Amino acid sequence: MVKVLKGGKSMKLIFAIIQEADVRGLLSRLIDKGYKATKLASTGGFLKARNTTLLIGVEEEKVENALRIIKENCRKRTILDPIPPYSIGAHGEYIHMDPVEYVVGGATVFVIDAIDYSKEMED
Ligand code: 2BA
Repeated sequence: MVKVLKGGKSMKLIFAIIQEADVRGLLSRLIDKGYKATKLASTGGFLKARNTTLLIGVEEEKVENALRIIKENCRKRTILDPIPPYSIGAHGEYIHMDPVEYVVGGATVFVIDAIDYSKEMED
């Protein structure tokens, strides 16, 4: 397998899907500790609620510390499914449905090998 090296070190790309309430704290902690990150607006496929995906490109040996920082800054929360709490029956009548609670978070994290890493610019 080809490993892309930055200064002789292999690079990983961390995808961290996190709740919007955790973004500020986590990003400032990561940046304070010298990590670089990109914040993408995303939407969960199941609840269709907004969340945030962070891309963090990092040398392999710094992955563990990044994961620790993510863990320390992302909370578990219980949220209600945002669909309206009723449904329409076969005869047009409203059927009350109890809202469903889901436990969301901390962070869903993928770590992949970066097969290329460069910064392109004109001299
Ligand atoms: P959502 O897909 O909107 O999922 C929100 C929460 O709903 C999940 O929290 C989980 O508690 C629940 N959930 C998701 N799919 C479910 C299902 N098929 N049946 C029952 N409950 C379900 P988390 O697991 O903390 O996930 C938070 C967000 O992270 C997800 O938002 C999604 O955007 C992302 N995510 C989680 N697992 C992923 C995966 N394997 N691949 C890609 N994205 C993922």
